Parts: sequence; C-alpha cells; structure tokens
Amino acid sequence: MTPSVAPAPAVALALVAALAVPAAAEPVVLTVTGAISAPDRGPVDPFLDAMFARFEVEFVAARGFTWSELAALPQQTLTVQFDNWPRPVTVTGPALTEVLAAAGAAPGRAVTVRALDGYAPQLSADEVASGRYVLGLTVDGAALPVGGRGPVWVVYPRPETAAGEPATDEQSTWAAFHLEVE
Ligand SMILES: Nc1nc2c(c(=O)[nH]1)N[C@H]1C(S)=C(S)[C@@H](COP(=O)(O)O)O[C@H]1N2
Ligand SMILES: [Mo]
Repeated sequence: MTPSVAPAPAVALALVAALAVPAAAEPVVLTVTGAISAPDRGPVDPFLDAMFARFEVEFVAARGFTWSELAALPQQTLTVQFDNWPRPVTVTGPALTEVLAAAGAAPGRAVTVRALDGYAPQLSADEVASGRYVLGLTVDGAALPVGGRGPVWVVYPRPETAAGEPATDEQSTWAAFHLEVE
C-alpha cells in the first residue's frame, strides 16, 4: 500500500453524496413578491439572487413556488391562438388568481409579470381580478422548458376589441419567473 491511495475512499464518498440529491431540492421556478402575507423566504440576496439583482428587484420577503407546487394547485386548460401564431395551442396550469391566493396576495392589486429576458408588463387590478390569466406550465401536454416558453407562460383567452377586432398577445408573457404584487 502506498500513501497515494489514501484519498480514494473520501473521493468516492463525495461522489455518492453528490448523487443523493433529495427530492426537496427541486428548484423554485416562480417567485411572488410585494404585497403578500404568506412568504417562505427572506430578502433578496444581492449575490445569490443574481437575476433579481440584475433587474434591480428588491424585496424583504417572498413566496417561492416549485414547478410541482404550481402543478398541485387546481389546473386550468386554455386553447388559444393569436393571428401571428402558426397554430392553436392548449396550455394548462393554475389560474393567476390561484397562485396569488396561495402567496397571500393582497386583493385588488396590479401585478407585474417579469420574464427572464426582462420583459415585464403590468396587469391592472381589473385584469388580475378578471380571473382570465393562466400560468401555463404545459403546452400540448409537454412541460414548458427554460430556453423555450418556460418555466411559466402567462396566457389568457384571445380578447376581442369592442369592434370585434383581435387584440394583440403582448400580455401573454413567456419565460416568466417573477410576479410582483403592487
Ligand atoms: N418574455 C417575453 N414575453 C413576451 C414578449 C417578450 O419580449 N418577452 N413580447 C410580447 C409581445 S409584445 C408579443 S406580440 C408576443 C410575441 O410572441 P408570441 O406571439 O410568439 O407569443 O409575446 C409577448 N410576450
Ligand atoms: Mo407585440
């Protein structure tokens, strides 16, 4: 036996430990901040919360949802198509109002939806209260990936203007990761 073999068991143990990732380690895919009463985490960490820091998002407390937690809420199904889309798509996921309720969001507030690319439209209090917005997790049965329209695609039924003309889909935010209750 030579001294050089001594570290091997320690290395093997480290590899085994690395493979044994507990199920609870599933990451948060959507964080709700602002006027909420049911947070499960503390303030934004300027180092670890790098994406929030990049967008200058600040909070003292937040509620994080894993994909599984969102999928465990009551699910809605919406089949939608806008003029610029190649085909209709069927999206499933919890209603925006359901997720806000789970986070203890104050009622009657506007909500800013923020996506990974920085797109961040604000839904008015009336739009939120309409209950028409769905936080899409799957499209045509497939879970939405990051790099595609995931982790969350905010969709709503195709609206018509008073003149019966199609409205745009500018509020159908894809790649959403943050809701801010104003
Ligand atoms: N994350 C993200 N979502 C977005 C946008 C964007 O730039 N980033 N643009 C919006 C606008 S203005 C439109 S018209 C549609 C365009 O994409 P789609 O019709 O393919 O969904 O997405 C909406 N959602
Ligand atoms: Mo647009």
